[in-house]
Amino acid sequence: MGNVLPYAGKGGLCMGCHHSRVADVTSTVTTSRGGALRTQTDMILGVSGFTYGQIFGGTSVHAYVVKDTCVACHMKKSYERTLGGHSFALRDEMGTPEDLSDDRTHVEGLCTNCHTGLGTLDRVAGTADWDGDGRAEGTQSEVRGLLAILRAAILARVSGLTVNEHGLIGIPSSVFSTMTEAEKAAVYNHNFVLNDGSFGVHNTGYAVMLLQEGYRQLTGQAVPGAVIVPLGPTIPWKTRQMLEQLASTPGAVYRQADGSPAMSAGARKALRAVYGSLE
Ligand code: HEC
Ligand code: HEC
Ligand code: HEC
Ligand SMILES: [Ca+2]
Ligand SMILES: [Ca+2]
Repeated sequence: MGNVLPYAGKGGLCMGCHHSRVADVTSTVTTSRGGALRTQTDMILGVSGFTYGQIFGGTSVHAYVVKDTCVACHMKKSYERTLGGHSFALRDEMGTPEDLSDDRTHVEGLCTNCHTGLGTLDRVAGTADWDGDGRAEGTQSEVRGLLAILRAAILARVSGLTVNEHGLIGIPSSVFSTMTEAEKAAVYNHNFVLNDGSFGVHNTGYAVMLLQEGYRQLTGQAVPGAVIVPLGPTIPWKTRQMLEQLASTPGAVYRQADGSPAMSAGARKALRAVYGSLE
């Protein structure tokens, strides 16, 4: 993975384990079966996905504005013992992993410090129907939808693959030797996004591009009915410069007494003017 994140803060400790250890993506895709394990740091940076020689996304805005990155989001104390703190978890599945509707999640007092009024981890960002099911849903729903579409397209083309209970695709070695590079790359990108486990929250643009372009390269056509996110950097150069500046300005991006990350009103106003909604 090789890159260093200048604003990792205390999250740097987590990044030592939660990164892919992929040095050369092309040779990993063509020689190893199924791909990288803990891809969270790569995802936030926007590296180590297979990008077909093109520019995809880039570093997530969260890498700049969430002080102490991983630690700030995952270890912030909550009123529920199963969320935040030493559980590291932002979701309690309530014993029913297949049903998301009864889950408890850590949003209030964490995401809401920057995204005022947000009531779910499944934030609507952009308003796009990226999986083409006719509905503009939250980021996590769109990414889950895209994962299912890409997985089905892969399984329809390559027989003999395995799928575990999390949806992760495995490639037996006898099958691997028969696969094209586009097929191997599609499996790699699918598993890369699934293993990250945030379903788009760590880096929405990068995750969506890996899945949409993976589908197009595999099948020769765009995801049917979907709004396609154009390839290229998701954060324009000027905004990136401003984010760099914000991240190094004392007090603009900070941790509150309870450990949750926040941005000053001035920083939010400046960022909103050039970047996006924030709310
Ligand atoms: C010594 C290596 C190591 C360090 C350091 C580390 N982790 Fe992990 N973490 C793991 C392993 C191994 C797992 C098991 C799941 C897996 O294989 O992905 C895990 C699992 C997790 C999970 C998923 C828990 C679940 O319920 O499934 C989260 C979230 C997480 N770590 C966050 C963090 C954060 C935040 C930090 C920094 C404070 C951190 N980790 C530091 C190795 C590490
Ligand atoms: C902006 C806040 C934020 C930051 C910063 C962040 N995460 Fe996450 N992370 C999330 C959310 C939200 C999820 C999705 C939780 C869910 O839907 O179950 C998630 C999911 C995960 C998961 C999968 C959880 C599971 O139960 O399997 C791991 C592991 C993880 N993050 C580790 C990290 C690491 C390591 C870092 C730093 C490199 C990091 N995260 C930075 C918000 C964040
Ligand atoms: C310290 C401030 C801060 C915190 C905390 C924070 N965000 Fe963000 N987030 C931002 C900014 C700034 C943007 C970019 C502007 C926008 O999209 O509104 C952003 C963008 C996003 C995006 C759009 C995708 C992208 O990568 O650009 C999603 C989705 C998102 N945040 C979800 C969350 C969730 C879920 C949480 C809580 C787990 C969270 N955020 C916590 C500041 C924050
Ligand atoms: Ca549940
Ligand atoms: Ca949709």
